[in-house]
Amino acid sequence: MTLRIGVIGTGAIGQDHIHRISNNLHRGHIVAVTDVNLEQAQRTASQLNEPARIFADGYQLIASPDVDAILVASWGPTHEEFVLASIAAGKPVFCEKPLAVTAEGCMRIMDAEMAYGRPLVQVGYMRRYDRSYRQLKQVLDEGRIGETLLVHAAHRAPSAPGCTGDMAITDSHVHEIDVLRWLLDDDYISAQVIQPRSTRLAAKGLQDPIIVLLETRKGIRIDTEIFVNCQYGYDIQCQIVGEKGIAHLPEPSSVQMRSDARLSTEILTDWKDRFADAYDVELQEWIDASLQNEVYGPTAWDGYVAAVTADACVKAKYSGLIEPIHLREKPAFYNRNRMFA
Ligand code: NAI
Ligand code: ISE
Repeated sequence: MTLRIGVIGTGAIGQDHIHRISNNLHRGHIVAVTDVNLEQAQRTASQLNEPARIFADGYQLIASPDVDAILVASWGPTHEEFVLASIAAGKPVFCEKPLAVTAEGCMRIMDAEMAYGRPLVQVGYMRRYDRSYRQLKQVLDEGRIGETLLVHAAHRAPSAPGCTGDMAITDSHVHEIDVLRWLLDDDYISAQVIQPRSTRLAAKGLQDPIIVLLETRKGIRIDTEIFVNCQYGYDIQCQIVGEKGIAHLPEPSSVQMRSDARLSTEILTDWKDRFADAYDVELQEWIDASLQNEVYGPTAWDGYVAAVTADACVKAKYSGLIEPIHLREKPAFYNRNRMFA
């Protein structure tokens, strides 16, 4: 069986996902693409081994009887409309983060999915599929460092010219928001944002770095540095402090070199390389689950929690206060997620 996939948005990650589905993965076939930049959609389609139809817009692509499932990789503010249209058509939809740019938008998606009657939506929080995060989770789940007390995390990128306003939170920190609640099996109750001295190398007006402090229901305190113009590399760090020890997220493997009187290892510079394997696993599982009418990955509920938490972080950035995080009660519908329940 093959899943016939239509892709909305052929920009950076859209092209990356199309390439991996066509060349690295099994049982997925890109049959349709669309982008507001039609030339780019055409160019992308022309690079495929087998022809794909170009649609004038996302709605026509979703409605096509030749498309079984949708992959949304357009700009964040367009996600909600395309996910809602996919649900209305009864088709599985993989939506890149964010699920929607507001918590209300995420609720509309959950309400539509529940009204449809079975899960159709998976959100692109790929770190849950990363081997190093899975190894770290296993250590925690086996109780090898006792109960978790503290987390120190960092999300650093070499430069981010497009990162302005609150995007360090809404675009970058959302990955920590998602992966840490999965890792800790917990949810957040409050957020605070510290704004230290800012680098001169960021886009004008961008406060960079920032430190986000989160508190969880279990009382775990998390500090995350988000520094998107750090210059030296793409560097994701996570250290868990437990009652009996410390656990670190493993570093990506890299050859250790002794040369020129130096002991050195390389640091990656791009998120595409750091999480390449995770994207592969994520999309292969989405294809296989969709063929079985299932959703095993991060759900619309996870997209909603990320949105509410990010909103609180943004509010805290401006208020300078500790802002509470209030989630709506989790619908039983979202407890059926087998893999991440
Ligand atoms: P991009 O700007 O390179 O590509 C987005 C594409 O969407 C553009 O080609 C644009 O023309 C197209 N587009 C915008 N509105 C559209 C519409 N109404 N219909 C069809 N196409 C439309 O952006 P990028 O970096 O590829 O990001 C896309 C999404 O993926 C964002 O939501 C971003 O947050 C997410 N993302 C997720 C990553 C992850 O690690 N999971 C990594 C990078 C991006
Ligand atoms: C980008 O949008 C992503 O989602 C990447 O995974 C993240 O690491 C980067 O900071 C974002 O800009």
